[in-house]
Amino acid sequence: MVVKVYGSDYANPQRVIMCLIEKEIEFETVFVDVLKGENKQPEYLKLQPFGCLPTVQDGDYTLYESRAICRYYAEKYKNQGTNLLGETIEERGLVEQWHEVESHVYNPPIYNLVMNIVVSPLLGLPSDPKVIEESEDKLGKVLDIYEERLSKAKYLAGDFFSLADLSHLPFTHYMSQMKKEYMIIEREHVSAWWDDISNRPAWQKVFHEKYQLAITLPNASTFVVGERPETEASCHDVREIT
Ligand SMILES: N[C@@H](CCC(=O)N[C@@H](CS)C(=O)NCC(=O)O)C(=O)O
Repeated sequence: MVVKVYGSDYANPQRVIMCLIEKEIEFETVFVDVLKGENKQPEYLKLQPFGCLPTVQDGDYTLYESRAICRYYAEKYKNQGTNLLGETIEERGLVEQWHEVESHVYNPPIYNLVMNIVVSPLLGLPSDPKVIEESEDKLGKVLDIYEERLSKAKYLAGDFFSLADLSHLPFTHYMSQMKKEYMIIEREHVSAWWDDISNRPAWQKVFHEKYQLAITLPNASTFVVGERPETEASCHDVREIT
């Protein structure tokens, strides 16, 4: 059964796609146009009542929330593709711990930065300099803790790549576009970790396969043109980023 991923063009769905590639699971993608409000239409709300992306459909099983989906597939296909959960229960505990840290500690400030620096200007909405400043400060403090952790282990949960590392990819990917990559580069161990995980073949695939909508944004160097029909640039931009 081929897994269907709704909303593959956005950051949270990219987390799921990365996971499916690492786990060598066959999937197809369904484009959901947020700008046209397709994610709030009754048809989509039947799958995801909160109107958010991604959702996956696996036969008659439906699941949403990107991290829950990743956990599900990492467990379901434990012995296929990359082991993303560790070998022992202690390793699993650390994977869960850092996966939670990503979701509740790391993601909020980086999400605010992406929204205010990248998304709002594209939508013609005002950015909030105070939120940017506070979020950068918070993220810096979080990264100091990561630096300490990564000076002791190659990856967050230990010396193995896991769901905890994987979950950081979609939003951290925007650091260079936001001109905040110095926050990574100036921390030796965070920098080595980021080079390692962002160069994984699976993450490269996320950005180079046909299902990936990607465009060249102003001042962005890391985007590749995909095969979505050309419409308004601003639509593309938002689909790419949010
Ligand atoms: N915690 C959710 C967040 C989902 C989310 O916010 N998705 C964005 C796309 S990346 C979305 O659906 N935006 C449209 C909206 O909220 O209307 C997850 O990880 O799946």
